[in-house]
Amino acid sequence: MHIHRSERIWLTFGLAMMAVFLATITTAAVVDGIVPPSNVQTIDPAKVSQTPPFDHPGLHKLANGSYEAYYVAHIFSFEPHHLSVPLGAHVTFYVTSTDVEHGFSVPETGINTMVTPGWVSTVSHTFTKPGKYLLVCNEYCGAGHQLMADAIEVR
Ligand SMILES: [Cu+2]
Repeated sequence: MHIHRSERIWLTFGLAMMAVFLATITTAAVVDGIVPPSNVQTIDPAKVSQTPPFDHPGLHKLANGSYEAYYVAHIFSFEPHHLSVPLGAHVTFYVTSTDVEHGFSVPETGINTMVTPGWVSTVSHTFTKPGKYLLVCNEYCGAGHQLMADAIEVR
């Protein structure tokens, strides 16, 4: 079988790129210890409003002084509305959805996660600057997606 010279060059290039990508992924997994998420929390999306602590969404103070914030995302809003956070608080957000895929993003903080029905997404942040932070859904979730925003006030 005759393979044209140009085709041989491109095949070699393609195989070399696959080898480079595989080596990169293997190096990242072994050297940096990157592994798939484990201990992922699941929840029945139909029973979120009856499942503690999501039956009382909001900010909860822990004994060690840090905070946990439980959020429920649904078309087209977040619960709780207008979260108030003390300045300097380290907050771990636990977010789930009752209907479709949503986003949970607070620009300029690094808080950004997908929110999938049936799963609990977790993200942490220490609020060191006072002000009113915008919370938005950044995954298109339907006709009212552009309305899906809220505020987190730090003071
Ligand atoms: Cu949304």
